[in-house]
Amino acid sequence: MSSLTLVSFKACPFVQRAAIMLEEQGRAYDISYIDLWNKPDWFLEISPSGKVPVLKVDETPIFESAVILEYLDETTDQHRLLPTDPVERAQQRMWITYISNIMSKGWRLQAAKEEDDARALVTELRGHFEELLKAFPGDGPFWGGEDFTMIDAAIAPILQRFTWAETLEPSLGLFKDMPRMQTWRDALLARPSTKASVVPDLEALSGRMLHGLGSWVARGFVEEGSVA
Ligand SMILES: N[C@@H](CCC(=O)N[C@@H](CS)C(=O)NCC(=O)O)C(=O)O
Repeated sequence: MSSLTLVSFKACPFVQRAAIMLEEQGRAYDISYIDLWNKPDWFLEISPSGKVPVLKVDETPIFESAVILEYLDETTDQHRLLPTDPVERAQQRMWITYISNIMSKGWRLQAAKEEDDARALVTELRGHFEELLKAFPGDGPFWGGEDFTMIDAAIAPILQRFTWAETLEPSLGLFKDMPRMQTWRDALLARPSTKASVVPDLEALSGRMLHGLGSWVARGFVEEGSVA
């Protein structure tokens, strides 16, 4: 059996996708955290884009989160998440790509320094949620009904960050009047693999990081236990 090491940055939602998949599969893996503001040479040698995640399979690096998800699915001795039908496989892949674009826009929302920019991104993101809901099969709570799919693993991290963003700025209204999105989000956040895929203090760590970057959403971030 190959050894797996997930090269990670604690707050990265793309890394978290891979961690969720590993947790779902109950596979043993190591995590190696790097500082994205001071990338070590060994990391730049295995990550041409300079981005995490990288999954080291023994000494072979695999980068791009969607590719890592598929690699993990193809090498599991358990239930595979991607369907066998080529059209259904393509559909899952295309929505995972769509969600990756939501994640990039979601980062811009979290990091936006101006309220107008943040609110405009909320409007765009809600439009993307509507597209997802049009394609959402069945009654949920997961994309596969009671079955957790690769799409669920792919979207959980950004829905978690949107939830934290709304805790910081409740007026954002990302999920307002979208009960299906709320049910999906709640089921994903309650999933043991989602909980196990992050360090326990990640919400505070993310809030601190965003606040430090001058984020409008996190402008009121206060450390728990500190006096405002
Ligand atoms: N398309 C990539 C995106 C990964 C990504 O954007 N990672 C961010 C952190 S969340 C990163 O490593 N940024 C460092 C940089 O761009 O220098 C994937 O899906 O793996």
